[in-house]
Amino acid sequence: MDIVVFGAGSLGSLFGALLARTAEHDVTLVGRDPHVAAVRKSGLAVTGTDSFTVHPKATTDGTGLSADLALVTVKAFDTETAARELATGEFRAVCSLQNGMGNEETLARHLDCPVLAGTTSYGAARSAPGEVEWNGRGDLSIGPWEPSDADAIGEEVGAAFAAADVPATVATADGIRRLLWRKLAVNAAINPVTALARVPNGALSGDPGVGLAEPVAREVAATARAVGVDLGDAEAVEAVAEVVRATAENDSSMYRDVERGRRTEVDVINGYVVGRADENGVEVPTNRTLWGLIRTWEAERGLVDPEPSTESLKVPGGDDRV
Ligand code: KPL
Repeated sequence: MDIVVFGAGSLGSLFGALLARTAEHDVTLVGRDPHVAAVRKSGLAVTGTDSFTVHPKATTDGTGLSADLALVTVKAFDTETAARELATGEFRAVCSLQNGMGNEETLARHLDCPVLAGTTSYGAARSAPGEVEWNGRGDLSIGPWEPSDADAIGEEVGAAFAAADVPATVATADGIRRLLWRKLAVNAAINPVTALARVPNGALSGDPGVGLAEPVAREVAATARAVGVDLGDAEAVEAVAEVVRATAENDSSMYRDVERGRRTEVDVINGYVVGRADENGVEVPTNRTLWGLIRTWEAERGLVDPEPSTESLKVPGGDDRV
């Protein structure tokens, strides 16, 4: 399969490398220099869970590309730009493999092809240009964003991952919606707590970290139920514990963002939970506090507008699918 991986950060580089490992796929990474230049020169080296080097194509220009699949792995606040660039090319399907909520709506607004949603708990970190650390095998699920996006390409994409030794569950539109909320619970609980405490994910396996992460997950589950998604408290808490175990050595993406002084995805994770909870009369004090803490840091650094309204966190177009 011809695959464009749009966003050669940690996760995009890892999935690009895993997919490029099989001769069945022709992979092009879209990213920034100096990473892209290093991949073009010496290949992409993976270390950690497994060690290998692959030689995918790599470019800094995301316009005018064509492929069977565009796998979108940019930060959520870059999805709009990515969607506009992808719209200048041609794809049979686009699949978001991103943190947070709202990415699929943005892709669907700009692109004519079926939109797939994906969730994964694979752990990865970019160590140096041309390198990525693989910090734990997780799981991967994909599914059509809207029932109207259901298409044979969904099964083909699942098979393409499987051919690269990355087993993927292909879910229905309702199934993937549930899994996105489950993943939201994982990110809402792990990312801001590890970023604020400056600890790897594994620190949340015992007290006092677990006592901070669990209420976050329960609040996300309550909000999910309020919008019609059947996610139990126990399942959300267990999902967090599972990912903490599987990625114990990993520094979360939000922790890495804070370390590097970069904007985080807190608005589309805890901020999104707060927005939906407020609309539905659900109390989410822990998510609100974590969102406020990370946002205060972002605003102080001039990375975001200090006073977002939760209005801005609603799904564009009033779509209530998530
Ligand atoms: O998605 C992640 C992230 O860091 O953003 C997890 C699964 C928590 C792995 O660190």
